[in-house]
Amino acid sequence: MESGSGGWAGGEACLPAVQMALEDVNNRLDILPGYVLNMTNHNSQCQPGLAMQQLYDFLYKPPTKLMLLAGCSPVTTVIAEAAPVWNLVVLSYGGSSPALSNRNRFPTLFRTHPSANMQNPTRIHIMEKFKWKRFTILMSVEEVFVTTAKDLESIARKKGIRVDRQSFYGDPADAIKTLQRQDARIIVGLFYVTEARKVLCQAYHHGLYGRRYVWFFIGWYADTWYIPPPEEHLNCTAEQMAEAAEYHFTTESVMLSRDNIPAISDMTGMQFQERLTQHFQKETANVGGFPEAPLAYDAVWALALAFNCTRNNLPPHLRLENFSYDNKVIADTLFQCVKNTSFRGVSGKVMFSDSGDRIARTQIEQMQGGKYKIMGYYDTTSGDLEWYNKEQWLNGRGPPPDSTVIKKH
Ligand code: ABU
Repeated sequence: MESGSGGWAGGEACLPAVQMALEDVNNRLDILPGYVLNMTNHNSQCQPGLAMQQLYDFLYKPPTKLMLLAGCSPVTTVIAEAAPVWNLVVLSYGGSSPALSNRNRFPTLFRTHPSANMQNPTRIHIMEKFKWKRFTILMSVEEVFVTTAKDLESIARKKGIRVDRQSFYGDPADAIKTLQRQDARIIVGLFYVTEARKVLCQAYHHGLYGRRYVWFFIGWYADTWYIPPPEEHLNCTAEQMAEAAEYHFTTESVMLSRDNIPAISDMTGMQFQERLTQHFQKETANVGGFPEAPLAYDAVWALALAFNCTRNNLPPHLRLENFSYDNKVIADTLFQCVKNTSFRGVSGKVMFSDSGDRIARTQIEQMQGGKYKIMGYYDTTSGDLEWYNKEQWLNGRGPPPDSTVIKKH
């Protein structure tokens, strides 16, 4: 298992969620009777190189591992590319990269985390709602963001919306200057949170915020992400960052079930969240991976149910404990069992598409007075937008134009 503290510090909440799920599954007499599920975990800090080293180390240390859980996209990518060599199935609770939906490249990967592409129809719907015919994507050159940008661009083109693209690696200063030169007004940002703070600080210094600009950021950052941590040595104060962050929009998949019917674990999504909250001394809005924790909890249930199914479907001479890294029969049975997963989880209905993906609704928020307010929800499958008309604009009138308006005299 990977618990990141780098690009995406999701392990902070996802690790206790996984441990909670293991405890709950092990207490169930009807799931895997006679077995106790154990987990070895490593913090790969969302660094693919480190994750690979940890993978080799623990694969060759007894006992033989039966399945791999992975977090952020860069780590899920390398783990899921390597896993078939050992006949291992991978379940990712934190990988949002659209590139992960490629069955040829990742033959044994499933994920409880929805693909980042799920946000794109929502973004386009909002562009159309506010009559913006032009926007710019600013992204960091990680595969997760590059592939999301490609999909966003292709949907926008089909709708006759012009898209410009600027990318950066590490330092966004030059890219921000280019946005300024290009007169970008509506900007979709695709990057991890540390880069998001650098972008916001640069946007502040170059005046790319305020009444003429609208920023879209990723919605799974912590609520107070824009406050600069001293160790990052940003050239912006908390007040300047808060000023630049005002009125930006975010989009993110809904990851917690709002259903009142209890999930397979006998908890509703809300009850799960209340239980998980007790693990932390601080405000959960600032705990890394708190929004994704239901996905991590459900990933463990998915794997437990798949082991249970495998155990019931193996030929009589084979048992789960006979698994070795060259055992195709057990590996194939396990793969089929994960593929047929279907249960009510704390994150919603857990099922995987042929490419191993999850389908989810999108939530749209806006920062108003330093706090996120829910603007509405978008259902990609039906194309329905539920909008509460709560958006605010700095000019007090309405959405700013997507480019300079030339006044005719
Ligand atoms: N919601 C967290 C996604 C992180 C990643 O895809 O790397």
